[in-house]
Amino acid sequence: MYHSPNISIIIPAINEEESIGLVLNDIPKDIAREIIVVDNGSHDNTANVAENLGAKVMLEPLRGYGSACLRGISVLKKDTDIVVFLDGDYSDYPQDMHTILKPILTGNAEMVIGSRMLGVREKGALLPQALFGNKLAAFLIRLFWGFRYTDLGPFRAITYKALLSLNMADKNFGWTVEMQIKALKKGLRIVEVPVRYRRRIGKSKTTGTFSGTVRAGTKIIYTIFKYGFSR
Ligand SMILES: Nc1nc2c(ncn2[C@@H]2O[C@H](COP(=O)(O)OP(=O)(O)OP(=O)(O)O)[C@@H](O)[C@H]2O)c(=O)[nH]1
Ligand SMILES: [Mg+2]
Repeated sequence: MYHSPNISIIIPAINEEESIGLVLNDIPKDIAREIIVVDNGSHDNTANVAENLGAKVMLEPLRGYGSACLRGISVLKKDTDIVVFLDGDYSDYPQDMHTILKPILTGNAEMVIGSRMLGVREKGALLPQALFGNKLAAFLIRLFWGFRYTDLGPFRAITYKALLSLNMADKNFGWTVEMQIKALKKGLRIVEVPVRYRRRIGKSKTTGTFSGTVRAGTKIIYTIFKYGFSR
């Protein structure tokens, strides 16, 4: 990258009207060329709030974290250099974007995962079931591919070129782990950096609900075995 890099941020959001504004306001100014909020069929004011704060809002009617991310990717311009993924619930600290981008900007990585295990977590921000799930997933990935991830954190950055080469496909909870496994299989240079994490604002959609935890956990483990046994 000989010019200053074109950075796009993709934020999947569903019913996050209380938090999306805080997320957008805390994104370091001028860091990104565009911020894409993918509204996954919210019944609240998420889309309006995001639009008023200058984000590009896309609507993705098919529910699911992966579908929302895929929709965001589909509208990226061809000259995009780096893509950052960030949640809309204000659990992540958008200010940590500098930490997330640094290894790519300095030419030391193609993909950077923000690890909440390495960073400072507010008590109760990651629920016991999420901590357990992350540990189990990391253990299985290490068994299959020998790489030590510490987290499946949603706050991450990847070069556009690497992202396209992964052919991402998962439409819901397998998204984060799919990206991490495919990055290993492709031999991308991967770096984890510590990120802070706090309790979400608004109503929990996934790990704070029983059905969400079961669905997310099952899909993540299934995804690891699927790629693990299809080498
Ligand atoms: N769960 C879920 N989240 C979605 C979907 N589409 C977009 N999102 C957004 O994806 C982000 C991550 O989802 P979260 O519900 O925060 O998942 P989590 O952090 O595992 O669990 P909680 O914060 O406890 O709900 C949030 O910004 C959601 O608004 C979807 O279909 N399902
Ligand atoms: Mg969350």
